[in-house]
Amino acid sequence: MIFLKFYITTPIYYVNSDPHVGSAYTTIVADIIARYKRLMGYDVFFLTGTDEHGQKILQAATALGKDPQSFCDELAGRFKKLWTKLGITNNGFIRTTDENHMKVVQYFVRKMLQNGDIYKGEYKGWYCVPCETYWNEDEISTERVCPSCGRELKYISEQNYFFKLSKYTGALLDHYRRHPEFVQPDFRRNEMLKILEGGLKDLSITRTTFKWGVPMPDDPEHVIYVWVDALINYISAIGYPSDLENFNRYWPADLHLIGKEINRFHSIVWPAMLMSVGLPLPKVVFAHGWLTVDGQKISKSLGNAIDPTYFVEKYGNDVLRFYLLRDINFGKDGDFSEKNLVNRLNSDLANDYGNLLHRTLAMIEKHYSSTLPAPADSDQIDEKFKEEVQGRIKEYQKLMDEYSLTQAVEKILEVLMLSNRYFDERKPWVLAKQRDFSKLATVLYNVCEALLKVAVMFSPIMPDSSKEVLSRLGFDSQPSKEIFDEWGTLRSPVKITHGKPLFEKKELVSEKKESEPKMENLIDLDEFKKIELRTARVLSAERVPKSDKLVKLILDVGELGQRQIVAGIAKYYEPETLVGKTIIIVANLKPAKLMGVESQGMLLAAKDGVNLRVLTVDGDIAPGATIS
Ligand code: ME8
Repeated sequence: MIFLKFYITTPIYYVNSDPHVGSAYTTIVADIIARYKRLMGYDVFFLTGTDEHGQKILQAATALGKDPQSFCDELAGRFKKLWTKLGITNNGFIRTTDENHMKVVQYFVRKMLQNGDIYKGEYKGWYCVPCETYWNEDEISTERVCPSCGRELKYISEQNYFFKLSKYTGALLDHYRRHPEFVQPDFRRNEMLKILEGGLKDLSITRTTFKWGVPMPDDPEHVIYVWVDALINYISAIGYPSDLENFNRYWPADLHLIGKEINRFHSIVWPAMLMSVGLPLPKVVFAHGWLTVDGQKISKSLGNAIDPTYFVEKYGNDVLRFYLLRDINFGKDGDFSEKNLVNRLNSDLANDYGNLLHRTLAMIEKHYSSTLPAPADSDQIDEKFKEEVQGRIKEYQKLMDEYSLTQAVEKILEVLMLSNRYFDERKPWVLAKQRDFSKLATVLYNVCEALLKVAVMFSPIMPDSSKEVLSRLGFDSQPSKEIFDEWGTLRSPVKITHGKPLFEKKELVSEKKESEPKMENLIDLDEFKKIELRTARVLSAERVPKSDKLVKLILDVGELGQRQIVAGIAKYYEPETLVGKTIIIVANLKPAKLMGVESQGMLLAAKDGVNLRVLTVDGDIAPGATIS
C-alpha cells in the first residue's frame, strides 16, 4: 500500500491582539484542506500555533502593564479557544515560547553558524515593528512608511548577526525553475521571481535592544530575529531533530498556507534557511489574498464586524465556512460582508440545498413510509443525470487537489442545480398522482444519492450539516472517497428522517442595528468647553533619562508662552522627528510630575491598540490658536 501523508500548516499568529476574521480565514481554509485530504485517505498532520517573541509582542504586553510571558499565555489561550469553537481539527499547536521550540531554534542557528552562513556586522536601516520586517533604503519612499502595512518605520542601528541570504539567490532561482508549483498562485510566484532576479541582500537575524526572544547561541546579548525563530516552528513542531522518525514521516510540508504579505519570508527566507542546514524544502507555499470587511481594512475599530465568534453564534460554523470559500475567490483579495453572507445562506444553502432535501424526504415519508425505496428502471434522462453528477464530482476533486477551492464549491452547487432540475423535470408529484411508484422510486433514490454525494463533497467545508444529511439519509458509515467513485452507494430499503429545515433563512436588517456601536457617556457642549485646546509648535523633544516611555517636549504656545510637556510616546517616535510640528494640547490641565519632570499640560494622540500617532493640524496655523 502506498503511504499517503499530508502536512499542512497555517502561519503562527502574533499574539499582540485577539484573533479576527483574517486569522480565522487562513485557519478555516487550512482546516477545509486538511479535512478533504483525510477524506481522500491521507494521514494528515495539520499544524497551527502562535508567534510570541519580538518587539511587537513585548510592546503590546508592556502597554498593558503585563509581563510578556503571562500576556502570551493569556492570548494563546484565546486563540486555542476560538479554534475549538470553530471546529478546527489541528493536530498540533505550537507556541514559540515552548521550551522545546526555543532549543530547536538555537540548534538550527548553530548549524547555520557551523556551515559558515552567519557573520557579525552592523545593521543600519529601517524597521517596521508591526510587521517585524527590515526594509532597505531603496525599498521605501521618502515618507519612510512600511511598504507592506503603511505604518511609520523606525530607524535602527545595531551590531547584529547576519545570514548570508545573498549566497542562496542562484539555488533558489534554480529551485523555482525546477518546481514551478513551489509558490502559488502563479502571480505570487512571479513576484518572488522578480525579487530573486534582482538579487538578495544578507539578512540581519539578531537584535540587541530588547530581550524578548531566543538568545543567540554563545552570545546571549543578542536575541534571534523573530521571523527566524517563527519559521523554524514548522519543523520543531514535528520532532526535528529529536524525533526524526516523526519528522521524516511528515517533512517536507506539503503545504504552507499563508497570507500574501508574508510570502517573501516563506518563499525566499525559509527555503534559504533550510538549504543552509541541508533540509528538503516545503512542496508548496500558497499565498492567499487579503480580506477587507465591508470594504474596509481589518482593524480593531470595526468591532463586531471582525469577531469570528459573532458570526458563528449567529449563523453557525458551517455557514461561515461556506461563505468564506464561496464568496472570497480563494487566492485573490476579497470582501467579507454580513449582507452577502446572508444572501448566500438564503439562496445557495436554504433554497438550493436544504429545500431539495426537504422536498425529497417529504415525498419518501409520504409515499414510502419513510423508507428509501430501491431504484427501479432507469431511462435516458436518469442516466444522463447520473453521468452529469459523476462528471462534476471528478471536476470537484481535481479543483480541490489544485487548491482552486472556490471553483470546487461551484461544482458542488452545480450538482445541486442539476439535481433540482432533474427533480423538476421528472415531476415526482405527478408520478405519485399517476401512482407510478416504480418510476417515482428511481427518481427519489437518484436525488437522495446525489444529495449524499453533495454532503460528502461538502463534508470538509460544512462538517456539521453534512453529518446531519448523512444521518437523515440513513447512511451510517463514515464519509469516504468511495462514495465519489460509483453510483448507488445508498442502501435501500433504509429508514430516512425528514427533520426540520437544514438551513434557516435569515434576515439582516433589524439585527444589524443591534450591533452598531452605541455611544455612552454623552456630554453637553458646556462640559466640552471646559477643556481648553490649543495648537503648539514643538521647539525641542528628547527622551526623559531612565524612562523608555517618556519624551519631554518644549512647546511654543503663542500668547501662553512656552510650555514643557511630558508624554508617553517614546515607543512610537524618535523624539527629534517631532520638532517643528504643530500639535494639539490641553492647555488648562493641572501640572503634574512624571518621573520627576514637570508636565504643564497634555498632548493629544490617537491609539488603535498597536500604534500611536500624535495629532497635528492640517496646514499652517499660528501656535497658541484656540480649538473648538
Ligand atoms: O504574520 N485577510 O502573524 P499575523 C486574510 N507571526 N488573511 C489575513 C488577514 C486579512 N485581512 N489578516 C491576517 C504573522 N490574515 C507572523 C507569521 S509564520 C512563521 C509567522 C492572516 O498574526 C494571513 O494568513 O500577522 C496572514 O498571513 C496572517 O494572518 C498574519 O498573521
